[in-house]
Amino acid sequence: MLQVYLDLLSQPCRALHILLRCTGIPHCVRTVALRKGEHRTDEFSRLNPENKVPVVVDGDFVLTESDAILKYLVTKYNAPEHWYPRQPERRARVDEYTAWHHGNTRPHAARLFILEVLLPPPVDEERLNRALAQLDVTLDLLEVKFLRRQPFLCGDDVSVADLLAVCELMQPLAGDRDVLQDRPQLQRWRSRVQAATGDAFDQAHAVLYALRDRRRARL
Ligand SMILES: N[C@@H](CCC(=O)N[C@@H](CS)C(=O)NCC(=O)O)C(=O)O
Repeated sequence: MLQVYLDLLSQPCRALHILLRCTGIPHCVRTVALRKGEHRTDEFSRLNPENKVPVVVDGDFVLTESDAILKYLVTKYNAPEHWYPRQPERRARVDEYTAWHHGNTRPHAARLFILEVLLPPPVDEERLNRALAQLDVTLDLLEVKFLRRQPFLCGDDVSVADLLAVCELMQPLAGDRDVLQDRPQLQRWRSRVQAATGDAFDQAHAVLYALRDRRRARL
């Protein structure tokens, strides 16, 4: 059976988890707890010498990189087309977003999580303001470049692009920051992704909600 190495605190791992739950692809989860350093073991290094999650092992085929993994699974297991369309132009739209994602949504949302959750307090206000300004540019582009006149990032239905994006934009919630607070268009998109993925969305994000609630309880 397909083995999936992940930690739900990781954004790309959550995207993968949601896809697996929505499609029902048979799999076995192997949790790699990043906070315990389980990604630094010799066993895990043999799977991914870069020591990063997610990784999937499908028979003797080992694959890293969430973007490649999501697309591989949809194709290999004949998941519903909308996740990664076969028609060339529609597929190219998903590839267009996922190519852009790794230099935009991912680093810019993740920086807030690093500054507000991972690094010891107090938060460096100058770096935080710079990160917020960079994320603002990304959010503007998500609205005008991708969501323009369509309900999901790459068309009329949810795709792997929406999963990768929404999981990054949820990450700062661990520090009790909703980056879409003043963005009604993106909030409506997030609600559509949430509705399209059902229980899988909240299950994948339970760990983030718990971090947010613990933080609120401390204040
Ligand atoms: N480009 C990779 C990024 C994977 C990645 O950065 N994973 C992080 C968690 S979000 C990780 O495993 N970090 C552990 C480390 O760098 O030590 C993907 O999309 O799969």
